[in-house]
Amino acid sequence: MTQRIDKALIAEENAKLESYLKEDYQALGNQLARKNINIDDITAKAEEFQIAVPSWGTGTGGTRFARFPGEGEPRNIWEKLEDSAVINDLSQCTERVSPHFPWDKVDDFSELKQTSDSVNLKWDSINSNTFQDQPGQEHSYKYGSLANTSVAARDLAIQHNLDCIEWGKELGSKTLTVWVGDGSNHPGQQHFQSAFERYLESMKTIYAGLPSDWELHIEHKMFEPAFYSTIIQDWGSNILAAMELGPQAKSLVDLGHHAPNVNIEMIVSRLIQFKKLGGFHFNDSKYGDDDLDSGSLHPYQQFLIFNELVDAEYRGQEGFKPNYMLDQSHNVTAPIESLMNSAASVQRSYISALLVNRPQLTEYQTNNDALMCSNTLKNAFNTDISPILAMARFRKGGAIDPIATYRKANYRGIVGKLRPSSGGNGSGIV
Ligand code: LRH
Ligand code: MN
Repeated sequence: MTQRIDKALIAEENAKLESYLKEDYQALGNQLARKNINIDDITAKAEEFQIAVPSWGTGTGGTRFARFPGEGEPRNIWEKLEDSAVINDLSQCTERVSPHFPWDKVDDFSELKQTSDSVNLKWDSINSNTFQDQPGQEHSYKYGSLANTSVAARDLAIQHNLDCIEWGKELGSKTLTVWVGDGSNHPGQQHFQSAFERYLESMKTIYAGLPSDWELHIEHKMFEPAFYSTIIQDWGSNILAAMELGPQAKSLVDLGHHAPNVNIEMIVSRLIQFKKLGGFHFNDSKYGDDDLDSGSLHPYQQFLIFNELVDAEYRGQEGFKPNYMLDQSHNVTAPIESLMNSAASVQRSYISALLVNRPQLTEYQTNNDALMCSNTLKNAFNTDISPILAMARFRKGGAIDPIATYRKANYRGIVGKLRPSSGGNGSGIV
């Protein structure tokens, strides 16, 4: 029987906070009304907002040095679904889960679909994995997968991606995300053009296997596991590949896959302009692909990214429907708490960006009034919209304070007794 957070407990905890919420909501409503903004219109947008959770993020993450699993770790996709249902019960904006194969592979996908339906969860983008060899794998990915010089290794990687599409079809997914670690560690180790040509050839075969209503999302990454060159190292190689493959191929932006201080919001603007923005893996980082909680270090950058996204929505940009997903590794926090916090952080960036006075901004931009351009954005960013996010959760039956309600429910304590520890702390992100 799937463990859930009792609706009565959510109502009980909400009852303690409801009057304060309504007071704060009213005050913010008055403030926004002075700017001709109807708070309920914005709250309705917050209620529509959805961001997918990564199945692999529901367990404690680690690094190459170590992983310190917590109590009641989810040991398989069934328990990851259980934890994902709790996140959505409380946050009411994470109804989709993104699986990773073969980590989440099962024998009976229709049973998995029935289980997800039973906890009101849907399936987001399917992530293939050709960055690890499976036990007994005949052709190793040590020297790459889709760009490997070995035809046999490439064919194996291509077939895995085609299998992922078949499994995704059974789950009702509409997207395949392809991130490969292919690259080199030494100058001269790889011929850049031939490697890219091999990659494109392999991706063309995968692209040909896509159902007509699916998208193929290509994820770029500057380095790791390769430390000299990576086949899709940046948005340049990414958009070139997406353009070469065809209209169903789009670029995915994982925030942590860029060098520090790269202007990611401008990359987003370019991808939007050329109708090649497929979606995001939201997280935050200070140095490398740290996979830290979204908005935990650079909330203004995350807001500026949504400023570009809302601008595109506002301008009615053709073919604009990016997919939002978290991709984080929770090494020292409770994964469920971090995922709820991060979903709310990304939702906050979206709602704040909706408060930007765009006609005013356009006027200041036209007049090169740089200071007022910046202030127009900062005014929106600095408006505390917490009552809107809480009211959206409350109106959808979620928790006004998800973390407090989750802790009150002692969910981890309960499942900790039902899920014997998976032992083995080992290392690695999962
Ligand atoms: C690569 C990545 C990719 C996933 C993996 C778990 O760093 O961001 O999106 O496949 O993390
Ligand atoms: Mn990612």
